[in-house]
Amino acid sequence: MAELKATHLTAEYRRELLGTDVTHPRMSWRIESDRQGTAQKGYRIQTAGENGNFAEPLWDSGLCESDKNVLVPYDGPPLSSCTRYLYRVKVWDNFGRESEWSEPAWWETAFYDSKEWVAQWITPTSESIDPQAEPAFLLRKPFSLKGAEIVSARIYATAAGVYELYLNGGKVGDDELAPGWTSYRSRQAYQTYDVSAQLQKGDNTIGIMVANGWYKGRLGWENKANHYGDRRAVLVQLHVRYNDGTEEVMGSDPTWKASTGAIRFSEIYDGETYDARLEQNGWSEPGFDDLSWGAVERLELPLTHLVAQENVSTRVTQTLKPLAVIVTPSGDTLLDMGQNMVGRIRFNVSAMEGTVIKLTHAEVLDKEGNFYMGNIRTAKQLVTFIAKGEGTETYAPHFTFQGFRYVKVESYPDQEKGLPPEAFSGEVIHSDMDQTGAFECSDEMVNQLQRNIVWGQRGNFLDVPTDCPQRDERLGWTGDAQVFAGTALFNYNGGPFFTKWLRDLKADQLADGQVPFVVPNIIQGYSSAAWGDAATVIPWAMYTSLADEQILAEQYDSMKRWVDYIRSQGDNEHIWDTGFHFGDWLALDAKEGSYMGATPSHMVTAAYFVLSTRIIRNAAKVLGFEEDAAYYGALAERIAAAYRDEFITPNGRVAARTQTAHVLALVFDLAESKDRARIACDLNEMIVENNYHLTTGFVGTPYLCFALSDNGYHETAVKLLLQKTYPSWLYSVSKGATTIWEHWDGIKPDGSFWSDDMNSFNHYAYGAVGEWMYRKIAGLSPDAEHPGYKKVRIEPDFTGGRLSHARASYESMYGTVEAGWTFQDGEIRIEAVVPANAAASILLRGAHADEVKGSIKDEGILSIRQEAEGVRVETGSGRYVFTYARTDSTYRIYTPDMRLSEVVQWETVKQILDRHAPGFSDHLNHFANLPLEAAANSPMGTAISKEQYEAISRELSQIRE
Ligand code: RAM
Repeated sequence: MAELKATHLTAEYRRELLGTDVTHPRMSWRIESDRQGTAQKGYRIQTAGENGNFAEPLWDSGLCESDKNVLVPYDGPPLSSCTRYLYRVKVWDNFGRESEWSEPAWWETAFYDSKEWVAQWITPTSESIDPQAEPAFLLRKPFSLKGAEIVSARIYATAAGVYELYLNGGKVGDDELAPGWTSYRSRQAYQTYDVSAQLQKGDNTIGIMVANGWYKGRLGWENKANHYGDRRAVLVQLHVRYNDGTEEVMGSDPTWKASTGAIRFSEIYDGETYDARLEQNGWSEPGFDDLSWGAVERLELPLTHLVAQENVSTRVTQTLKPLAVIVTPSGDTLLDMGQNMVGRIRFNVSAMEGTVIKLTHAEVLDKEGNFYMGNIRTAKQLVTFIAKGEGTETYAPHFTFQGFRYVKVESYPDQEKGLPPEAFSGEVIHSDMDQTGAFECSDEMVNQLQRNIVWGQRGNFLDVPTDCPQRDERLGWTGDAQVFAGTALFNYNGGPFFTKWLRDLKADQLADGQVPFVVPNIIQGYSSAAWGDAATVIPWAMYTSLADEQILAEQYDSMKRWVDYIRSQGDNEHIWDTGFHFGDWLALDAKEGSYMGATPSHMVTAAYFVLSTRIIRNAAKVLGFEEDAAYYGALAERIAAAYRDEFITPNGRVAARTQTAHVLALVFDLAESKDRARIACDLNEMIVENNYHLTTGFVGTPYLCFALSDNGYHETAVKLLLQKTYPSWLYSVSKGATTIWEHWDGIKPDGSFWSDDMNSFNHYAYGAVGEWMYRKIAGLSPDAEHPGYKKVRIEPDFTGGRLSHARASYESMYGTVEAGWTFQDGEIRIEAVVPANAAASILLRGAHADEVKGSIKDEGILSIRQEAEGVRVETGSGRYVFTYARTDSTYRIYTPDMRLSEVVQWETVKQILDRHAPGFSDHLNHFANLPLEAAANSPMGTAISKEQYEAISRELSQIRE
């Protein structure tokens, strides 16, 4: 029996969406098929109530003749609040097959209307607990349930602060640091918990702990607290349904009681102090004596800005055991977790009552091998545990997280005799996104780099995309998020994560369109080029990778307001030469003592102005706003023309001789096409002169390798990737990095540090090279024309040399996509996997159509044609393998600099070229300054064969000698 199945159902990207206020949840499914070239011709969706009675569906889409299986909106009768809906799908394909119904999946709604909150925001009265007191507050409420059988129960909860919820002595759910961090002034998330199994007939007790968190705690390097309010509060609502059809609803109100307990202090940056002697045993259980507890009161906080949690939850996703216990030269005892991680340490201890155990967390050791806290600045990252002295006690902090690899342990019992590593574990905490990408190649250091990029993402995707997770900062820097988004969206499904964050961006955008430096915004700083452009770049990246058209629609107005703000600056609407900009932040060509690279800041403003305007044009096209598309399209080209007037010389050179200036001209398509080859050549020159080292900062680095690979210098890009000496990506790997550093020279070759004041060892920005590794080395790219990998581009480029294989896979909305290549014994093998209902355009670089072996006659192959660069194969879904001999034109041989004009007069060179490669020199007249290798590969020239290349090289070296 032929197999056609609809599987992997999700609603709003989630397998189990518990508690949503989306009115038309978008459903996606994958298709499994045993035939190549499978495409969906139609689908049918049914939804049912939680009884799963699909015989009488609540909604039946009927047969929809459509190829859409990604983010298909529910289109039935209005959904009710607090209700679970089951849904199932069946599909028809191009081979006339009809699948069975899929296994049902579900989503469950929360509140559609803020009036459904009967609960009140409550907080301890100031008489019972000083609102500014440091200890976490405990709030509790005993209650009884009637005798009927409980069918199901939910708690909807949030806090002004960070909270943990308890029911009858047990923790509710596995969320960490709820409710997460949103732009609390406009939007605050609440969580939904299924507590059906935790409730009992008769007496029950609900308890909630709340600490300062992002809401009230200190945030930012200016040591300010109370960014959103100066009182913590909680909001809790319980719904219980019985088998007699009745329902009970109970909410937080002034009948609750409050106290404090063991958590004496807890702050995001500074850690937690826990005095186990002050635990209030049984505080969240019935029967606890709360006579001494204080009163609570209602706090007038809004309900209207509450939203059902949009992002995936923050959770412990992995537990690491210490790699080693070390004693430093200065005598400290440290745990080495073997990985710069973000989260917390959990430990067991059996100690005398009152023993004070301290854990201080740091990222690196200094040159001498001593514990180093300098770069953590004023963040304390200190966890203090005071034992109650009763048997083995287990503890992990609740309302804080640390960025660290090394933990200094003080006063653990008998630690001078050796610390027991088995007593400690590192709990890795971040937004629990689905891991989607994998990249791997033949160079182990590059693979470590990939791991470092992924760890950088894990450490800094804790509900908000932060610049760093350790020092007194940890903020949602828009520039960092913007440059890294493309890579992030390969490694993990960032749909829910970025949807939430972009809504915060929009909420914190000023009325005149200005975008804050950080989102959620807690500092006073707005509208730097390349930072504010997060407003356009990230929605577009999501659309490209996930086919999320709705995010474009939602953010469209925000995108336009950003560009319209830029236009209104200064007196020329096409030139942005006013205001403060971070420029090519932290580039190595910066002046002594400056963080801003040498690339003129107005080149950066112009480049991003063009990019953002073009993105709006593209988004307008997708959304069907034809007039806008034409308008912003024309505007973008006028801005590009203004850029050229300012920054491209009459001879077609970029006016600033920095790598980043050249990168922007190429990648942002600012220069005229006639000038591209020369600009690319100049860029390559600069890199060659710098002995294959980069000098780029936050703006240039993400695009540097793209600029080279896409303009004939892929080999140089690969050399940069594989460069091990400072400055380079692998330099940090050679120094033992397990995450990406903020500075190329965070640790200098002599082991000293760049500086204390801004030196994070877990900063993902330079990890943005990951996108190029996926797209260019492995050759796996989404295509905005067919978003969400509906049609994937598989174009591996193995011509950079030095690698013998590379592969990448990605769990797209359609299913698994893979691209890979192996080079062995003169043969190239290209592998591609394309999910059902998707297609691929595969480039077999350097191949000749009649020589390709393998899947060439497969059922899923749609067309094969010879192109200049190789053979282009269009396929439907399926797994394909192609092999072919590595031919002359696939060679890109690297030889040390052999500048033609240095060797000998151009006329002589020309004669040699004409002799060995007729016609070649025609393209090269004004490239007399090029290394031969670059000339041979320049897009103006035709790649010459290996034999021609060698013959020319031979003759040139003879003349030189
Ligand atoms: C620092 C960090 C951050 C960057 C800003 C401009 O705070 O390096 O990553 O975006 O500066």
